[in-house]
Amino acid sequence: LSLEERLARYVIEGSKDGLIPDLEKALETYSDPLSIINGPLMAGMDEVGRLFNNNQLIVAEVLQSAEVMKAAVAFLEPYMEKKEGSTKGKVILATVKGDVHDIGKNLVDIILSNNGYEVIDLGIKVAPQQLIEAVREHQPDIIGLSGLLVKSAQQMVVTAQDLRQAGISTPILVGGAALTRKFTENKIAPEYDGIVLYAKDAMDGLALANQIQQ
Ligand code: B1M
Repeated sequence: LSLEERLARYVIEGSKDGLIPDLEKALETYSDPLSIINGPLMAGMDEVGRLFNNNQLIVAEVLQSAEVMKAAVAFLEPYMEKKEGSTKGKVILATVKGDVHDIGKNLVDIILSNNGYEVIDLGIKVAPQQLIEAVREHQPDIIGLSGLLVKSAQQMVVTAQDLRQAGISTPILVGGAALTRKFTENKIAPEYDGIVLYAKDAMDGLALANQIQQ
């Protein structure tokens, strides 16, 4: 197997045996750590999603795959480019109520933190009320919401409504597999008084955050 195929395999099989030496090799050949994540590791995760969807994997196995992905990201994180200096803004991050998926959110946390943002991560399954309290306490410049389930997209609409009712209009950045730009513009944005932007991946999230903070 090629290095790419092996890296995808670790995620698909949920096995860490040989992962770190291969990541070290990948660091020599890839231009940056993020392209290792977005390339072979994500390809592996997509395959896991496909197999899971076809009932060829069970939740426990998908959890193992998630563990491998997290270990890979943790190993690669110190090699990522970090911009020191003044803080560009404060971001509150959360996976929405009812959703436990956090690998994408954690990646957004790393990318934003490495690029001058102060990130307050509220974790997973964050109910609107908890978010409202955190916004009042921390006064962020941006609220980042992540969600991977189809029902999470709907939960983002509810969250936007609840934030608006609480008088909050802080720009919202949304992302996650079940979302689209169209859904964001047609369903979430009309329920909110502030800006609502859709990010297709973590780097896009950074670009949009920079745009908001200009
Ligand atoms: Co679940 N899961 N899962 N899962 N899981 C999906 C999402 C699913 C598509 C798999 C499938 O069936 N094909 C499916 C959803 C179907 C749907 O809603 N229509 C699904 C399901 C059904 C479920 C359960 C219901 C299964 C069950 O229990 N029967 C259950 C739900 C539990 C719950 O949330 N209440 C469940 C559980 C789990 C695990 C716990 C086992 C595990 C998660 C572990 C964890 O996160 N700690 C898991 C996993 C790993 C997946 C898949 C396979 C991979 C997700 C992932 O980590 N991708 C996933 C299938 C898939 O996506 N291909 C699937 C890698 C990650 C880097 O990508 O999070 O998309 P992602 O983030 C991307 C972008 O989306 C974006 O940036 C990242 C890339 O740079 N992004 C943002 C994300 N958030 C952002 C926020 C931003 C900006 C960008 O700004 C704020």
